[in-house]
Amino acid sequence: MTDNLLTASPAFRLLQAHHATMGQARLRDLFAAAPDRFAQFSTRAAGLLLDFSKNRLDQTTLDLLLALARERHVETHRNAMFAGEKINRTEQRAVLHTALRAPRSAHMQLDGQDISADVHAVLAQMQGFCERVRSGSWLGRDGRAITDIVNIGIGGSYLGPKMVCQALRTHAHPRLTSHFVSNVDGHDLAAVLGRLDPATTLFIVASKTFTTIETMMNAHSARSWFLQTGSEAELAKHFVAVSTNDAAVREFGIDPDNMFPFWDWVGGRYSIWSAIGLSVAVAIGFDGFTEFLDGAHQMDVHFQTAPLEQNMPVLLAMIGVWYRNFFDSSSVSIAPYHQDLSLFAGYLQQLDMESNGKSVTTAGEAVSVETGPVIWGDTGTNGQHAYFQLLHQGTHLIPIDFIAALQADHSLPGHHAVLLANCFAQSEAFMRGKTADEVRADLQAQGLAGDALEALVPHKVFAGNRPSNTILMERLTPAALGALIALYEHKVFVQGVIWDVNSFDQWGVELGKVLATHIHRELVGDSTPATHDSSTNALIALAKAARLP
Ligand code: G6Q
Repeated sequence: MTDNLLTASPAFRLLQAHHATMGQARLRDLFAAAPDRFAQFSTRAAGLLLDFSKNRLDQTTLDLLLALARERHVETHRNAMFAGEKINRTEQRAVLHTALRAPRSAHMQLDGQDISADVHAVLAQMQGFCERVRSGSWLGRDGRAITDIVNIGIGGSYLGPKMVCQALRTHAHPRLTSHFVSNVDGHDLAAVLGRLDPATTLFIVASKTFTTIETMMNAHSARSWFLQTGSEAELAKHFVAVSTNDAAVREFGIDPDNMFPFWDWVGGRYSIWSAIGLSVAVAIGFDGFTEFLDGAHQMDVHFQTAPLEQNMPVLLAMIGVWYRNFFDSSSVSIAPYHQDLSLFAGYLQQLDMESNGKSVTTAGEAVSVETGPVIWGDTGTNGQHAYFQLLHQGTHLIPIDFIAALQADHSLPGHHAVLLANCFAQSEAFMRGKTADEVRADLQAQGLAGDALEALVPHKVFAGNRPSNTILMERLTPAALGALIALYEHKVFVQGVIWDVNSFDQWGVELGKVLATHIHRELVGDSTPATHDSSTNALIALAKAARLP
């Protein structure tokens, strides 16, 4: 199916016609008219509740959106992904990150082979490693236990491990501190190394390809730093690798016994479930990592089996399509009211924008509708004191996903009730807004009257009708986090199917991997070739004059 058929599809056209009326409807009226709106427009799965009642939709909207999903054969595409078909056609690869979190008995297939055995063999290897590091029986070069783990990786080999370690920090081993180095900017590695004792530090070099310049440069610099005080023979106690590139790992000098493999059917931004999650497993323990995988698996089962009407990833995706393609809303703000999810918006940014930031269809034709939105956000309540002003009274329509846990993992009295009160108050305020009459009544109660009152009114009016989802969990456990990430993975998948883009390639990232090569040669070489535009030539000349080491 090509994208051109999307705008021509019956459900898409019906949605356009429906938008002409529904686009004018006011959420506060919809709530007033249907006291059971929450019950009608909320669903539960894998320990999560999705309240989507504060969206600009009614039952007709939902029926049409799900009709569109059926017309685009979402269920067939979903089944093809889980069956190991090579749906990433530009790289001729299957997309089987779901196999990484399936039980051994699932017997997930690729090219007629059961891959579950390989997956569980690596999990067993990870378990052995975790137990040795956590128990203190994995010893550094002078016989002391490891105290610091440094994950060296970038993109998908960094954002997931760092976000999940941060999210589950209350579960972390008390002796072990996790560090993450990604940027080729030496300030990143230097700042981390400056705090470490090489004799009690373990580096995890995490790179699917083991060729990524940033990771390789950081890994070589870390190796040199270690060798300032240690010997080559001691490297095996301090460096392990996670990669699909066996040969490159050996060449780097890492003991093959200390290499944790994964496979080309795991995309970088979908790799947290693979051995790329090793730093997570070490931090929270292998049992916690297993719970994390299982939470995601519960969401996989739900996605595969729930009717579309209750299918949480499908609903989240189709609501997103509604705003993107019919309201022309170009971004989605993520607002976790949980400080431990402070890196979650950044993680979703890669997941969503690298997957669906595409402008050609799977057939290579230009898309005829807008595709993936800009994803951004920060934790509540912090965002309220920064950019929420624009969300409330700016000119953009930006749907928001509120995410919160009912229970806290700290014992400070009072905080959690204030946090949740803010979360719920914001979504209510975005939905209701505040009319001029309501503002007047407030101002009169404060003793204002006449021109002074009227001059203030337009500034204090909130248009409202600003949509949001609320995702609630009981508490931020490994299982709940696993389910939450899988929810968004499948949301992105469904939207990719609707827009008919390949959500699993990333040619824009590949471009970045080669772009700097030429200029780097010019920067560190003798010549100053004037082969670029005048701006680039001048910038290169200035950097050469700075005599880079
Ligand atoms: C993710 C991307 C990208 C990738 C990094 C790191 O889907 O492909 O972010 O993860 O470029 O790649 P390596 O793991 O190969 O070093």
